[in-house]
Amino acid sequence: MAENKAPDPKQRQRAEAYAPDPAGGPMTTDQGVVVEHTDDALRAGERGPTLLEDFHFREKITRFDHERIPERVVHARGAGAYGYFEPYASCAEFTRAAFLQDPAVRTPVFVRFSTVQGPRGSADTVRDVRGFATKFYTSEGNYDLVGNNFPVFFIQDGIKFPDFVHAVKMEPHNEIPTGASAHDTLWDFVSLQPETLHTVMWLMSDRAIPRSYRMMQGFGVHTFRFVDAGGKGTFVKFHWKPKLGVHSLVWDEAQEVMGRDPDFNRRDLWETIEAGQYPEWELGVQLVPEQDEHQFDFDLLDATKIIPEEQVPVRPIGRMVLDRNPDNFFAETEQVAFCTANVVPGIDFTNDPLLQARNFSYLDTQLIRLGGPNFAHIPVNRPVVDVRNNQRDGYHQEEIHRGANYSPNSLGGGCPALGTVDEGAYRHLAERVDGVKIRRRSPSFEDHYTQAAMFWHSMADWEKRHIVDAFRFELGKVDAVPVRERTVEQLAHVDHELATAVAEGIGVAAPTRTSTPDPRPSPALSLVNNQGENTIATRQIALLATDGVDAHQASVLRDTLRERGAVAEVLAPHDGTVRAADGTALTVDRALPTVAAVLYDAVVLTGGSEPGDGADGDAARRFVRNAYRHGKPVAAYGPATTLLTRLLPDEVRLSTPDGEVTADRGVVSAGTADSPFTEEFVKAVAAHRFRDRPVPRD
Ligand code: HDE
Repeated sequence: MAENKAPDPKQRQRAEAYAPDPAGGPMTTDQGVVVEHTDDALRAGERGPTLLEDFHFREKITRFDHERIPERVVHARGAGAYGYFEPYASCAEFTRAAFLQDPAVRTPVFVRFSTVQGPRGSADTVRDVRGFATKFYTSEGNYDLVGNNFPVFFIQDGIKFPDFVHAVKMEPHNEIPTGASAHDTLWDFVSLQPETLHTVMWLMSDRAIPRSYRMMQGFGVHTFRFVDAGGKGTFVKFHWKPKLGVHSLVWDEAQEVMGRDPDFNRRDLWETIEAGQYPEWELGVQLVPEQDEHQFDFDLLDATKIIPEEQVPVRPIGRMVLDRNPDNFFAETEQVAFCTANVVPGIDFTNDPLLQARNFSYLDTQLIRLGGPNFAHIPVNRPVVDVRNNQRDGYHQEEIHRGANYSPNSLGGGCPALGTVDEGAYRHLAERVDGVKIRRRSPSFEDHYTQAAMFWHSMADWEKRHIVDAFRFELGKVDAVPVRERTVEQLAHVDHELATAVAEGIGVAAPTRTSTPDPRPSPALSLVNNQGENTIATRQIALLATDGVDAHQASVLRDTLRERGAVAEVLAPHDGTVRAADGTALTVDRALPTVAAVLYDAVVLTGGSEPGDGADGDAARRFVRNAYRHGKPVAAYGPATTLLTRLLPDEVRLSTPDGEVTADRGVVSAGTADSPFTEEFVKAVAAHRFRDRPVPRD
């Protein structure tokens, strides 16, 4: 798994950035004066007032007072990592972008994942879109692909962005709800703005609660352009596909995780990178020749639409691996500044009105968030190529410019000189544009229902059930009944069955029957068809043990799972060790009261004394029942199969305490933990979830 960790150009540059060595000498003030005492302020007498002349005290407090900067107005909560991108082959046929030419050239990247609605301190597992923003430090300057984990967006024109964000954010009077869309203002907006519907379908699906940042797709959303060396353009949509497949939590679980571990996704990213199990994505492109622009029944410039993969296949062009955690969250992850307008030669824009607005917004917001125009000097934002121009001064200027600061000049020898296209200069695609000034959307943007219906009809039955449940949850929290009613009427334009099921759950009248689009599924949209590699790598497996456990079997199982890349942990009612049947001790990794089933992907009952009626027993039983209810692999061997039989519904087929291995919808049991049991269990873990199980008893 571990890859070559020789420093790339970005890492070399970071290493050179000023980073004080705490061990290099004594503590000093910001002015370099050595500090003798930092625990008591200077005062007039032991019980007297603090003195204004205590410059160390005042500096320390002042610096503390100013530690925070404004959080991002959206996407405030995030986590990031460094890595690299390498193309599989030259893409010269479509684009001259240098980083897409040579498979031998690795381009350093920094990626930041985020939620959208919640503030910086909000929980990770909320129902929300996830940001997926990548900065490529290329040999031609920085290229930012600022995407999301949904391929579509809520609105068609950027001028609606403040309205949409005001509606989805916490309500202005009481700043509730944090990190949630289940409130009146969002649904009021949705019910009045049908262009939101396609993306709302994604938001109500399990895509909005990813199991891990490592297990979600990323999309550039807009149609962009590749431009080749001859100046020919090709429309392009960008896709990131995770090697581990696309996997989600279930809503009940996601809600519990918010309390148990609000850093769930952030921790997962950090820990897997620290463990050397580097997340990986494949970059794919959908390419459309310029002359085919009008071949679709939607507009390529409309960001509420996808190009179905069945219509234009996704062509893999390279892979990205994240292999380094940042050293300092604030300096790097918080201060990173992405912008859709950061493009390199060979990549260009289209007239998508959402993209055009974004090209303005990102730099504008960073001027306030990062306190001035020099944020490109911050190490994480610095290109790895030289920067030379006549831009000067401003807050936090880090360069000491010398010489002429205007162009043309003779006094500075005419420097910096301009570059040619052959030298890598950016030249915009010479697209012909003419039209009358008008505030109107093209009629080709009018259909808001066909693709929302396509998404719905592409879902497996369990995905549909989850979508209905999500609508019922969200609208069930909306106080204004007319908003509930209007939303149901909107859904009736997508699918009558969906709208009726939602209406029943939220106590409003069944919707009127209107014509709905023909079902035209795109199988690529279902999670069922995005499972990824068949592996248990990085899966979190709980081995529940109590005194009396067969230590040998339990430790062989634990070690086998670890050898295959899983994180297998022994959980017991208390920390320390459990006493094994043979008198040895089995080390406990975590005490049950500090964890819960929602933090694991699978559970094995390894035996030992039966959990009693007290809190310990309750915790163990709840652990198993929850794992089962959430569709996770559940297993037991030997005497523990008896307990499992009591906890699970009668319809589940189970082995006896000395029987052959039995596997039924992800429930694996056997007389011993030998190889047949382990192999069946590994298969179940690799399959992630089992959605069609008999209802558990309580
Ligand atoms: Fe953003 N968006 N956005 N957005 N967006 C920001 O920029 C904006 C949109 C996305 O990890 C802001 O530096 C407008 C679509 C990500 O730092 C801001 C519109 C997509 C991130 C902004 C959109 C995104 C942002 C806030 C409608 C997916 C986090 C802080 C025209 C393709 C980047 C900042 C990070 C952040 C504006 C719509 C993705 C305010 C005006 C569509 C991943 O500039």
